[in-house]
Amino acid sequence: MRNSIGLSAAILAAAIAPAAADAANVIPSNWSSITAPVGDGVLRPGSPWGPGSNAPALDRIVDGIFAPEQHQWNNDSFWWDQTQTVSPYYITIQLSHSFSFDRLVLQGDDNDNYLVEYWSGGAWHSAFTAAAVNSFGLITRDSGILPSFSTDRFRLSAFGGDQYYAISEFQAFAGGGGVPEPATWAMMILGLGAIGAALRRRRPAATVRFT
Ligand SMILES: [Ca+2]
Ligand SMILES: [Ca+2]
Repeated sequence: MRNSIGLSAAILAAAIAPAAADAANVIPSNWSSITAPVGDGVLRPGSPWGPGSNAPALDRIVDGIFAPEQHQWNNDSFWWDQTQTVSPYYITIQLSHSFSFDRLVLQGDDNDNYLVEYWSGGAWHSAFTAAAVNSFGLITRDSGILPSFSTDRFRLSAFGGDQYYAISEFQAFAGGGGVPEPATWAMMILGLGAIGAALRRRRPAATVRFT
């Protein structure tokens, strides 16, 4: 039975592998919710940033589309004035399931720092800081290849800069192109083993005997 379980897993892996050749941004097709506190889109009294702005929209962060580089920070982004909102101001992105990630990309306002954290083991962990750059408007920052980590939840926040904050795109790349993480494989193989064991015993797997 062990040989046939191993063969089944190998066949399954071979069937999935060809589609997983390249790393992919998994966010657009796998986010299930994105949330942020109230207060976005409100400018401090006397701010010069009203002209050229449009209303913030959370789904712009997860739609897989970059704004033009150096686009005005509060146009076609999700934006908030930190002086007009709660602090810290967290944007949380929930995914449908866990992936193993090794690269993050964030497009946000140039002169602020953006922190990307992931949820694992009952705590938030820092994954990447998109540091301030000396430019204008929305600028893309790429983490490059990171030590891989698994999660089904990200949290974005901003610090420093001028407290006019904006994010227009967040991308997270699964190193294997979005294949199930090892824990998922282990569960699948255990499941096959359980089926095999049940067949071998020729009795219901869920039987519990009290003595
Ligand atoms: Ca976008
Ligand atoms: Ca700013």
